[in-house]
Parts: sequence; structure tokens; C-alpha cells
Amino acid sequence: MFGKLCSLTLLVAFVLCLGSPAPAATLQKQIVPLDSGWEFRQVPAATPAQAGTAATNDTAQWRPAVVPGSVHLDLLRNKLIPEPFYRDNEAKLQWIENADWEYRTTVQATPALLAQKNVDLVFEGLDAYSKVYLNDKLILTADNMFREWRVNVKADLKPGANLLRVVFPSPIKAASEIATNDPWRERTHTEPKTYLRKAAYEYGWDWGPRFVTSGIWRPARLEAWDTARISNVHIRQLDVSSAVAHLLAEVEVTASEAGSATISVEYGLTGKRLEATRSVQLQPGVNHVTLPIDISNPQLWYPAGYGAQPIHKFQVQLKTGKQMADEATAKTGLRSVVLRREPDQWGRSFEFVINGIPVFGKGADVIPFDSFPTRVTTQQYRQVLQSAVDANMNMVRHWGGGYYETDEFYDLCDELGIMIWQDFMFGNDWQPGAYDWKLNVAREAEDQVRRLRNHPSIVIWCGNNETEEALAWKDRDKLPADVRYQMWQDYLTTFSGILASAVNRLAPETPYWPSSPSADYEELSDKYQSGDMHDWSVWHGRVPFADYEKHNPRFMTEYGFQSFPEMRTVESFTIPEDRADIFTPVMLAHQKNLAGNAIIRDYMLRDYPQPKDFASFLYASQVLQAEGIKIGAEHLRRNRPRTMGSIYWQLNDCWPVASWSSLDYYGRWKALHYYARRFYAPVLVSPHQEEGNVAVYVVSDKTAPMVATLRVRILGFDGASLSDKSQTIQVAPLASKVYLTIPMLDITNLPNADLGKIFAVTDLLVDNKPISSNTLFFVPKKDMQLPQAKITSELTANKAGESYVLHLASPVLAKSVYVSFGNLDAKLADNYFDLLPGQSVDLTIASAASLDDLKANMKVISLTDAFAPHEAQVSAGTN
Ligand code: BMA
Repeated sequence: MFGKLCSLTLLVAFVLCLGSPAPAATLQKQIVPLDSGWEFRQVPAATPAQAGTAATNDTAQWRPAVVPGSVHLDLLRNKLIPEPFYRDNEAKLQWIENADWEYRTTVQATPALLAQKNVDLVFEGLDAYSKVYLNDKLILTADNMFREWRVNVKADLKPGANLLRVVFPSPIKAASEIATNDPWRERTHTEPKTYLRKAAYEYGWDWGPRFVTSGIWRPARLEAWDTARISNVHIRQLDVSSAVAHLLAEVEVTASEAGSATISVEYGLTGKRLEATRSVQLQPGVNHVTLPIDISNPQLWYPAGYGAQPIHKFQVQLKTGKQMADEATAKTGLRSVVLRREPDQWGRSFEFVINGIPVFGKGADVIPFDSFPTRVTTQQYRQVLQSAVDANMNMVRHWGGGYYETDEFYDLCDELGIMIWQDFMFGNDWQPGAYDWKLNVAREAEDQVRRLRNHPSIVIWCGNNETEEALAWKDRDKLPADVRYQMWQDYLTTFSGILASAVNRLAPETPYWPSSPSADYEELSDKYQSGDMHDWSVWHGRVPFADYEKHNPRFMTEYGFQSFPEMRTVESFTIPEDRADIFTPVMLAHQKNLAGNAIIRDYMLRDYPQPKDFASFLYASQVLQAEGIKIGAEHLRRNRPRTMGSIYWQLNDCWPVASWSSLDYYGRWKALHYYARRFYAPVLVSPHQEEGNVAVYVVSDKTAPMVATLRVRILGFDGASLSDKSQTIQVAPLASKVYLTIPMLDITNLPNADLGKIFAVTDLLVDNKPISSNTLFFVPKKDMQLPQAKITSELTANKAGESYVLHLASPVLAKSVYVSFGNLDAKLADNYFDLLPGQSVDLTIASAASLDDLKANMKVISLTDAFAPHEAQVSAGTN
């Protein structure tokens, strides 16, 4: 299919467009979106046994449907099922996956459409196993949610109305049937569901509900064209530097007959547009036409924090004779990306070098934004991704148990400077080795890499999530040697053969990595010498948070700890009786990691007393998570250049749930997200107790050195100042260094130094303004004698109904101060922060609510308020 290279006889011309462009010829290709008139129903049961899957006869009637969409959303819209995320409704909706569903619409074939030589029916995505009928003739059997399907239906269309029908047999049954065709399945015990290429998280995950859905989940259309169309445009970045970008526009033209054509590419970021043209002789089939383009002094694309994100547009036109056969626009950002892996004193490096800069990857893992992806809005994408950048992230890992995201998601990452570690969609489970399955995967990789390869944000393609290490799971190591041998060969064929070569062939300038975690078979990644690491010793392994500091990965792609979402989010799926405590049936239904709530409680009790009530538990769980991940994240950053990435698990949620996320399902920031903004600051001050000293590190992601003032104070929780020192430092660029070392003895010798009642405050100041501030406590959390803080607060209107200022002060240390406004929407400049003794802060708050409403709903608490007065806590607060 990709074999035919067009003859190189013809001229490549570069023309400077001086005047206004010639009037555009009418485009020959016609697009008819198939997004209206859809109906759906449950396929009536053919046998009495099948009838058991129907919840109600209602579902057998044709009803309006939305495309793109899914059967769950259509059932919901038609009020045939209750809200899936409410209380324990999930359990009541499991029948849907066992039923067969069908969709239909009428397609109008106009004379103009039928006048074209080719009419393609295109589905950008069908979830998953389905049969497509046009006027009752089977025209397509689809078996992969991640592929695009295109069928020439010219011969099957009749003038006027045509009936288009898509039948989705139960995915559970379809997967089992495909699985029985694999002679190895009996011996490898590979799960039947993995035989059908479908988003793994639909079957439930340790943060997600089980909703195995069906549907036309991506846009569908008719595409009518004459003799040739542009089927893909790739802007290859052969060599990019600030002096010159050597590009190659690869235009793929699909032709149904031989003929001459002219291809032009217009480009240029600002000012005059330039144009490259080429005349070619097309052959029937797929033609690859290349046009070299050099841009001198190009404006480069940088990750957030390192520079701007200019997006270059390349407008491509295909002319056959005088006809404008087709046109397309490709967008990209110009940057060079290298995954640098060089032997060093610790093993082998793993660092992304963008435009020559070794960039420390700071971010979190992204999971699907919803259990029902078609309802995710632009506003949700933007809110979550903007929140990532606002928390000083420059990278996300797009985890492999979901689905390849929409173009919109990648466009936003391009625009915001978020680098993407892009997994192929294979999550945890062992994957089949059947020949047909591999061919299917090869086509999927081709579709997705071709769709996404112009995005500058994608800096690596990765074969899978945790499949490499899954060979040792679930007693697979006890399988007979010949079975294990075959499984490993199949693994290598798919993840170091098919996928690696797809990336190498279709996006050769983008690095490929076989699995996350992996050491590319050189070392086991948990030896910290090579590759990326998932560190689950905290949480799944139940070790203390402090153990993060024992591990020195080259690049961390997962580590995390759970918390509950805030009360407002919990209220969205509960009634009051569900909120008696965290172990009610409904709270447990919204906790998908077995024993998860008990793990949170156990860690809680290691560091803190039992929270005094349900609301306090939610809040304290967020502080627990944030304080724990802070230990890991700061360690990873201090460990630069040995470690060059900190990607914590996980950024977002797909429904309201207790999980490892720092943003809940509604995009609300948990404590961890506010903490992340601090621990991912471009220049971080990080005091650390080591070898009998307090070592004050400064970690800089800046590319230039800077002069700053480092201030270190030792304060009592009650406000006493024991020591206050400042010094000027030269902060080294792209480095982590200790700039000040204070022997612990000097601290313990200070007058009134009771380590359970004092702490260090470190500030890094530029022009007298702190650019990073941090605290260090000298005893374990359990032994900290935090005073009961009574915070004074005053809320005033800056601009009524828009902007407010909250003045907060406390005479004693108030830890993790949390300001909330009940069910009112309010955006706070900061939250979950430490209010230093005797200090005050003015917080800007944006809200559409009135001052009175905000005042009536405002609550200001700090950590000690979460617990009943405790012996260890000295009540030293004042009003
Ligand atoms: C890793 C991830 C996910 C999972 C998370 C928390 O294994 O890849 O599969 O949700 O840990 O358990």
C-alpha cells in the first residue's frame, strides 16, 4: 500500500508569493458528515436465553441517538438508565455489555455526490466489534476501536435515501469468540477481552468503573472525490536548529487512476508566505510525494517554561489539471527531540533533550477524562491541561490502558508546551500473540502514528503500560517453558518489532521505547541503572513515604498515593447516609483499589491521629497524599541529573472516586495539585536532612545562571524566631546543588530549640520577592506538637461579583490551610498552604458569587482542625 513512490522526474519549485493569492478554485472533494438522524436500539433477543440481558422492553424500540457517542450515553439521554456515576448505579448497568446493539441512519446520496468517481464511507472510530450494512448489504466488519475504517461505497449507493446500519454484538461475546481462534490461548491463559482491541479501562480499573460500552465513538462521514485525494501530510523534521530547520513535507496522495497532478505546500509563520510546488505523475494507489523545505532562523517550539510554542501551518493543495482536487492543512512546532541514553557513573542516562536542552520532565500520568469519552468537552480538556501547566508541569504520560486521545487534546498540548510520553494502548494485561491480532495491531499503529506524528508535543512513543513486567505476574512464571518461550517471542514481535518499526518507518525522528517501565532489556529498571521506573513501594508495597528517597530511578513514570475528592465532589454521588464514614457501601463503590480506603487510613494513622469526622477525613487524606508525594517529587528533582523525570500517578479522574489523582473528575484541584505547583516550581528551594545536617538545595530548570538571596529561618510553631540568615547565591542553570549546609547540632544548640516545636523556613528571593519557599520539620509528623491554630480571616470585595481578597493571619503556625466555599464556584490564588506564625497573606479569589454568599459559605481550617484535641497538641492558638 505504501510501496509506490511517484516518479521523481518533475520539478520542485519554490516561489515567493508576492501579491495576493489567486482566487481559490472550487474544491472537488465533498464531505458529508454523518452526524444526524441516528437512532439506536437493543437488537431483539433471538433466543429466550439472550432475553435475560434486556433490562426493559423499552430498549428494543428505535430511539434517537447521538453520533459520535456510545450506547450508555444514548440510554441515559433517553432516560432508560439512571445516572451511571450516582451512588452504586454502576452495578445495575452491567447488563448493557452483554446485550447486542444497533444504530441506523438515512444517508442522502445527491446527484452531485454520485457524480464523483469515488465515494468513501469513513468511520474514524467504531467501538469495537461491529458489522456495517448499507441498504442491508454487509460492507464492513470492524474489530478494532483504534482504527479508522474506510470503504468505497460508490457502487452500493442509490440516488436518494440509503439505509446505513451498524450492528454491535456484545463485546464480551465477540472477544470470547475471537479468543477461541487462538490455539495458544488455552495454554497462555491470556484474557479473552484482550483479543478485541478496545480501551482496557472500560472493563474497570483500580480507579475506574466497569462500563464496557459500544458505539460509533468517533465522527463518521462520506467523502466523495474524483481521481485523487490527499490521504496524509507529514512534516518531517530532518534536522532542526535555531539556524535552520531542514524539513521534508511528505504528501501522501491516493489516486484511483493514473494522471498528472501538481502539489503545492504554502508555509511561513509570519509575513510573506512561501510556497513549494511539485508536478508529479500519479499512479493508481498510494503515491508518496516529498517536497524539501528549509526554514532559516526558524522560531522553535519549546516545552512550557523554556520558550514559546509557535505553531507553523502548512497548507497543501492537490491540483489535477485545472481542478482543485483536494486540500489539507498540517500544523507542527519545530523542535529537535533526542532521548539521550549515554553510559555514565550510575548506568545509562534517560533524558529528553529538546532543542539541545536537557529538560527535566515534570508532570503526571493522564488517564481518560471520562468513562464515556465522547462527552468530554473542549472546556474540560483545556481546564485539565491548563491546570497541568499552572502547576509548573511540562510533561504528561498518556497512559496505555485508555484510548488514543482526540486531535483537540494533542493540539492543546502543542499550544501549551506539554510534552507527551505517548503509550500505545496496551495496559498491564498480557497480550495475545495470534497472527491476525498482530496484523490488526500493525494497522492500528499505522493509523495512529500517521494521525499524530506532526504534533511537536509527542516526544516519545512507548509500546505499552506494564506488559513487559506482566510476564512475571499471575503465576505466569509457573507456565511450561515452551509456553513462556512462545509468549516472550510474541511479546518481542509486537512491542519491539511491529510497533517499533511502525514508529521508525512513519515517525523516524521520534524516539520509541518498548514498555513503561522498561530498561530496553538491558537492566531491570528497579536496579535504577537504566530506563524508566514505576515505584509502587509506597501504596501497593505499604512502605513509608520516606522510602522514596532510597530509590534513584533514571526517569520516574509512575509513583503515587490516593486521596478522596473534596466534599462537594463526594456530594455529587452520595446521599447523607453514604457519608457516615469512608467505609459505607457507596464510598466503597467509589474506591476501585481493593483495600484502598484501608490503605489510606493505615498511612493516615502512621502520621496523624484519626480524623474526627467524615469531612475531616476527606481533607486530611488530601494533605496526607500531598505531603507524601512532595517527599518523592523533591527527591527526584534534587537527584538531577541522575534522575531526569518525575511523572506522578495520576493527573485526572474519569469519574468521581477516591484515587491517586491531583485533579478530581470535575477538574477541582486537590491539595496535591497546589503542592505540585510548589514542588515543580522552575527554581525550587528544597531543604533536606541528611548526614546530620540540613542541606539546602536549589534545583534550577532555568537555562541561565541567576543571582538570588537564600534566606533560612528557624522558627518556633508559636512564632518565636530562633535564627534568621540570608546569603546571596549564584544559582547554576539546569542543575541541582546544595548551596548551604547547617549542622543539626547548630540547630539543636539554639536556645529554646525543642525539635518537636520548631521548623525551618527557606525562601529563595529575587528582587526581594520569593520565587520558591519551603519548610522542613525536624521530627516525624506524629511527633510534631502543632498548636491548635485559630486563623483570623477577612473577606473583602475587590470588584463585587468578580474578584475578592481574603486576608488570613494566625499567631501560630497553621499547616495546610484549606479555604472552601461550600457549593459555590470560586478560584483561589492558593490553597492548602502553610500560614507562618505571625504572618498574614492576602489571597485573591475569583468568583461570580456575591460577597454575602461567599461569606456565608466560607470555611477556613488548618490541619489541627481535622483532629479532636489531642494530648500531643499544645493548644497555643489565640483569636
Ligand atoms: C500502575 C498503572 C495503572 C494503575 C496504577 C495504580 O500500574 O499503570 O495500571 O492504575 O498503577 O495501581
